[in-house]
Amino acid sequence: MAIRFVTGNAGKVREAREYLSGIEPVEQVEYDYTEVQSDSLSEIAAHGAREAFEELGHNEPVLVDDAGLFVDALEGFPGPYSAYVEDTVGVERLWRLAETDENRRAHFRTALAYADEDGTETFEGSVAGTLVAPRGEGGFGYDPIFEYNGQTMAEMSTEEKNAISHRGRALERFAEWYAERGE
Ligand code: ITT
Repeated sequence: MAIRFVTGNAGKVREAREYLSGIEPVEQVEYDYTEVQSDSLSEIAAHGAREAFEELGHNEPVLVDDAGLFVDALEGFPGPYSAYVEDTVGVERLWRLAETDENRRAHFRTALAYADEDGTETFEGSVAGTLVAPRGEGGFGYDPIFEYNGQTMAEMSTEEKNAISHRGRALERFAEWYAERGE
């Protein structure tokens, strides 16, 4: 059985596929679920996963991933609005904004929501890092300005990023739960 990953973001799919290879195949499905206004990524993801599962049909389970970059010096901005800010302000200008503050600490957070006939489960993951001037060609989104242990996430392979990233941690929690449930 495949899991339908409901997202327009190919980078998220690449990471989920890498992590879940050998567990379940991951199929990308584009469907514009309602993004509820909330400060809770889990609430947004759970709502989206439920809606997608109802609308797309019950044949296979769905996964939704709602993520954001939370900059400490900016009171957690752009947080749940990260996609909008990437499209409007852009990654380079967000860096310039963050650069003016001495505190360059930031967190990536993600909430994965899995929905099937039995209900909806959410799995969160986060990672702390430092904002830096853009470096690296890999990854996607804010990866070039997010440094962890001397490397930006755009300088890591998918496997390296998964080993330490917010999404990797959420995928790990999901995979554990999924395995236990199948026993
Ligand atoms: P979907 O909603 O279709 O899944 P999206 O890219 O709009 O795709 P989000 O709403 O979760 O996803 O957007 C979060 C923003 O944070 C968006 O600008 C992403 O590019 C960025 N982002 C999410 N995960 C990231 C990661 O692992 N590394 C860098 N940037 C990330």
